[in-house]
Amino acid sequence: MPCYCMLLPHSRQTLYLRQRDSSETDGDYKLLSCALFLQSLADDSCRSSCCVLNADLVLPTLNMPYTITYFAVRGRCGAMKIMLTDQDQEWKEVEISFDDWMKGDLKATCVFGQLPKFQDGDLELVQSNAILRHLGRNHGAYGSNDKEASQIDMMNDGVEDLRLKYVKLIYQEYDTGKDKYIQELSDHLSKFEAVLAKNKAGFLVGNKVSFADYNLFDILLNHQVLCPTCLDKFPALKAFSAMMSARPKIKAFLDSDAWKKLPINGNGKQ
Ligand code: GTS
Repeated sequence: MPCYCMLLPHSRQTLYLRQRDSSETDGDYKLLSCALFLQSLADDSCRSSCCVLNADLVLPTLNMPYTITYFAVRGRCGAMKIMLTDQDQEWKEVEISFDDWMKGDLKATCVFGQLPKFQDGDLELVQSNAILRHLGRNHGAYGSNDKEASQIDMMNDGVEDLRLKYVKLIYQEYDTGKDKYIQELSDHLSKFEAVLAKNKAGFLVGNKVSFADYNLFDILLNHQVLCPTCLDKFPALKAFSAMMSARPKIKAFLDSDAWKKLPINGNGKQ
């Protein structure tokens, strides 16, 4: 029976791919796949003959161990959920009510006393941008080389700057500062417009989607709710947003109740 392995270059994760024999039940298939996978880890000759098969075969063999613990808002988890969806990943969600959070037990277990918390097997992470980077490494969405990875980091930091301004408006200045924020928004958006206009592939960096693209897309969604015309002057941003929305898995996810039921922010402002 043929067996194949795929070693992901940017992560320590090893995916195992194996053709299913028509006589195998689902259970047999998973069990034997796991056994062969463990054997292949110990066996260098198997590793050196690595080869990649149809990636769809990965799904039945892997029980993705991702868990997101967060409040019932899109907030800082919108981008990672869009990314996981587009990368064909499943995740478990633990939704925390404000009352439960205020009890303090969970807060005490979070490195910086804040959510989101993300678990990948026994690895526990907080800080939404660290989580996005981790997913970028796991799923080949961190550029094609180190130079691109650094440029993606830079662009993601630019998205974070915009998100911090947005969060400040929503939670501290919404009633008094919205008009001024919208006036100044064009200046911020023009920076992303210039970068996107230069890359014919339509992404922020290189020729494939990265975690920074998902993050930018998510914050643009929020801004299109805040100010529906905000992209009108920016053809490259508009095309980027349309291209990301049209990716089939993202389109289906944005249409789903799981996405639509969640308010964007915790105080009801948007
Ligand atoms: N830099 C952190 C990140 O990127 O994850 C910020 C996380 C953060 O601000 N978390 C807020 C929180 O836990 C919730 S939200 O702003 O993301 O909606 N607040 C509760 C608290 O006790 O601080």
